[in-house]
Amino acid sequence: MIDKHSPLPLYYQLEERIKKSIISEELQPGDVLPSERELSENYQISRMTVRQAITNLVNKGYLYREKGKGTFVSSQKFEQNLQGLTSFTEDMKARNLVPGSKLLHFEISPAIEEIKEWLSLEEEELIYKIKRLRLANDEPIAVETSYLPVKLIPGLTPDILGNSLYKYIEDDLQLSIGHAAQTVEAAIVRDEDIKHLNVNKNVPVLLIQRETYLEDGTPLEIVKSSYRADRYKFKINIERK
Ligand code: 16G
Repeated sequence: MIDKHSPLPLYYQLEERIKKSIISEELQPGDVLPSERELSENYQISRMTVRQAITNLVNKGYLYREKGKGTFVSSQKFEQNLQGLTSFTEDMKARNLVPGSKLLHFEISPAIEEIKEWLSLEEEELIYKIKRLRLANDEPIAVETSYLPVKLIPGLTPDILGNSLYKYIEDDLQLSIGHAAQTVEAAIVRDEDIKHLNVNKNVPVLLIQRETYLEDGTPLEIVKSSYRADRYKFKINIERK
């Protein structure tokens, strides 16, 4: 299986072999790779050669390492179309993934100046500050911090936030969500999000900010989210006019 007489380097042959197993789905996302020792014994090659092959596959995104646990096969990135004002729940369901939500923080308080201005709040008006970990098939995808005026959604409770916020706003409150402005930028994961997102320190994240309005123009929410950059990508369809 690994040909020591081939002009192709041994690490490259092993790399291609592992890659083939991933593409043919013999190795599935989340599967643990045999240890360096096992691979080196199975293929009769040095551990240094094995390490080189694995490092290359990690760098190419086929594998990822978890400290103290081993090396695993990566999932494909979730792709989100940037057309359409959809909720996290809708995005996941559209992909046949099970959406999940873990409430990390729920607070009713006066807003800081920036949020107050953006949500066009009156002096002393209260907002919800909500932090949720969003999951797809139980895998952490994003940490989302939302600010919403209490007067628009007076009865919001932590229980409701276990499910879709947009569904509650539209179906239960009969409010019409109209449009949003969204920005995407690169950033380094914040220390406080590392354990929630289950990533290493200093990895990149996609920072997304969405400012959403009701159909009548009333500001509904401002949401700042950190998406795992190794799991998420955005797609935009563009047309030449
Ligand atoms: C998405 C939105 C967020 C919205 C949430 C509602 C982005 C960047 N953000 O995550 O603004 O609050 O969906 O989700 O897409 P839910 O209805 O599933 O609770």
